Amino acid sequence: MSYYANIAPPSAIINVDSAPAVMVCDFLERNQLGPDTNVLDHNCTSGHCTSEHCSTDSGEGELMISSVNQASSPMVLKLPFAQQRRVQWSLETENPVLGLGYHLSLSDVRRGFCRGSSCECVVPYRGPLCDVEDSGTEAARSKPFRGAIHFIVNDEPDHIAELSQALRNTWSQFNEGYDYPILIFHDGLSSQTRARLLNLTPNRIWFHHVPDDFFPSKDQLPVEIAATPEGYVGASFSHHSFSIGYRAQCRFRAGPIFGHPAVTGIDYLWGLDTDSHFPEKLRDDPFEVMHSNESRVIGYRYLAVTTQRSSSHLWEFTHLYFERLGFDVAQAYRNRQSLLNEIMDVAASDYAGVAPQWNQRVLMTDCEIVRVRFFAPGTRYAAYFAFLDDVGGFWRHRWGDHAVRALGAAFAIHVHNEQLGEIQPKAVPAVAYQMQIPFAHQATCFCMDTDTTCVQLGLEASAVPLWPAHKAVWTCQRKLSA
Ligand SMILES: Nc1nc2c(ncn2[C@@H]2O[C@H](COP(=O)(O)OP(=O)(O)OP(=O)(O)O)[C@@H](O)[C@H]2O)c(=O)[nH]1
Ligand SMILES: [Mg+2]
Repeated sequence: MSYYANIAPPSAIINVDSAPAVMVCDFLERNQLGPDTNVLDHNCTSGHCTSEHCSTDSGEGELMISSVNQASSPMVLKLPFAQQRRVQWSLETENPVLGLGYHLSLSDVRRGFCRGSSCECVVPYRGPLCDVEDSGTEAARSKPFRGAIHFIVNDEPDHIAELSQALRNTWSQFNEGYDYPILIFHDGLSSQTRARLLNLTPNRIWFHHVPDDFFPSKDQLPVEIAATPEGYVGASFSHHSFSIGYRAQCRFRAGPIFGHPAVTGIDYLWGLDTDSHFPEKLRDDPFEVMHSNESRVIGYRYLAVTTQRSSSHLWEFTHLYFERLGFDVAQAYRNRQSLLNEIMDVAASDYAGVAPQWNQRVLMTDCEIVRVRFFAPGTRYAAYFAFLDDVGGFWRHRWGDHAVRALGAAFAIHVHNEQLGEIQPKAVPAVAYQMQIPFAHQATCFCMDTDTTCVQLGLEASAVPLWPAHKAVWTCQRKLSA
């Protein structure tokens, strides 16, 4: 079967094997597919295209894909065609070919994975057998590390509107120059939604369904939520009340994401909320910034003080965990340069003999970048998460991933630095750092230059019809001179 038999707009699958050659050639030419061996397979010669829409090769927006099984040179696709191909690939994974899980398990490199009856390819692989590499532009292919941006979303119109805006904004303010892959974790996006999101921008998107244990069993829930029909999975109301989906994404981002098969092959993971955006263009590449210093394990845009609502009893349980390990918080607190020092306070000015307490400061995960191996299963951070998960606080108390990240990262960084050299003689110290990038999320906004300031734009700035009216869209503008 030809390559092209797999490719078509979602609503109309064209079997080119039975289509007249002239139609195929016309289609290829109209989409500016240029010279490639697959076009030649169809015996196309130039001049088939009679449509006025045919245009000459501009060289812009080209994307390269190659097959792991073919010795042939990579194929260069024009953007519209590549996008359609990605839509098709995304929909195909719903019905994987029989035996794909076994086939994938034989590969030396993880190209994909199956859970139950559905399979997914991992970056950079695509296709029904996860054997086609979609490795992006020259800028993407030249990186000596594997970086990816991620979002998590459900199929609620508000969140999809936010994500649509976020994808456009991420592309225009940053990714256009880099072409990093984007992972979208979801708890069930319809085919239409996935197709729509893929068609919005040239971002290379991989969709990943959240794991089977994303949602809790009913007996893990506090009685008052389990008893309300709205409180259980499918709740339509806001996360600020009872939504299980919101709690589930907090828990997922607090720990399980770092062991997800789509993430274990990634070096650096940059997480954004669907309502995160960049009010101006980024000047530096956050992945390069992390890669340039081996000590950097987590970058955050800002710390904030969280409410009791998303953190009740978190400190008590954390303290219990530290006590059990013999972790001396008071001693750790004395390192004034550390993340731990920033998120702890002592009641008295002289802290000798007084245990520092968590000051409710959290590391905001609406924009953070992590070195995956510092947080992956088997690490100190993962062990701390496992304890918190076991005591059920994500479901009972709506613990936020931002709070868990702050306490867990601060603890893991401190212990790592204390034990430097004991386990791995060549280990380098670990640090958390602030990302110096323009960024906005709801009421928070940062611009980079002192002569620019954040300005809130009107609703129409989102250019998304269902944009939630209460969410701000920001831009950076030059300050008016006095
Ligand atoms: N998969 C999934 N994602 C969700 C669900 N609820 C929220 N999210 C996503 O989780 C992230 C955080 O949700 P937000 O609504 O931005 O919550 P927040 O930033 O903590 O709070 P606000 O921004 O102040 O509303 C966003 O990317 C949402 O799209 C859910 O039920 N399922
Ligand atoms: Mg948010």
